[in-house]
Amino acid sequence: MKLNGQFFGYFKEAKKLTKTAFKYEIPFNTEIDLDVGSLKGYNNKTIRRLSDLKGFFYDVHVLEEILKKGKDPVIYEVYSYSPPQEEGGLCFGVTVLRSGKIGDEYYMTKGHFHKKMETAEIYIGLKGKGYLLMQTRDGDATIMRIGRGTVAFVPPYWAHRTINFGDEEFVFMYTFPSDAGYDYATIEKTGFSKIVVEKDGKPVIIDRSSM
Ligand code: PAN
Ligand code: ZN
Repeated sequence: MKLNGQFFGYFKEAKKLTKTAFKYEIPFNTEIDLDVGSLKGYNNKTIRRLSDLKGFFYDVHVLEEILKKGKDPVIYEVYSYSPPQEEGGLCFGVTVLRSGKIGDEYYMTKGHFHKKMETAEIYIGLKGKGYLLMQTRDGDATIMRIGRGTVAFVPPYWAHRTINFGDEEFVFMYTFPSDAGYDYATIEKTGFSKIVVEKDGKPVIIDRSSM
């Protein structure tokens, strides 16, 4: 990782041990370009295209039609700093969720629980606007708006998904314990009970079961 900013340090032991012992990781800082949403020095990048989101949008026909035309648009990108998955570490990064719709349903992330269910997470809105949809295994659900400067707390045991209902990229930062892991399968099986669609030019939250 390229270190930014001015610093001085005395890393006699830490430098030697960084690769093998997480507790001796070297302190660092980095930057997020708040206008673009890009994170300097990320060590992991994930791109999710429409074909990765089959089965997530309700209108299967519209999705298949787009793919049949040979198009496979990028829906979102995640730039992350991921240290080893050990207790005591923190992952952080930036998600850039593009603006668009599949039929009348806004672009969204897959959504997940954490493998270690008792894990909390913080989201901070940087650019654009969107919704943060959360749901428990028991079916409780809540949705909140995220804009620039919004700090949202995702409690342990809540699956979380973001939805971009704006006409520009929705960018947010996140941070969570690095030993949390991801569980996509559980929420993929049941689905989120709410979806966000455009009606008369406005985002409307509706029950997925009504579609
Ligand atoms: C976020 C999400 C990111 C992409 O970093 O992983 O926004 O969403 P999916 O992982 O659901 O595809 C986060 O919540 N990390 O824990
Ligand atoms: Zn998460």
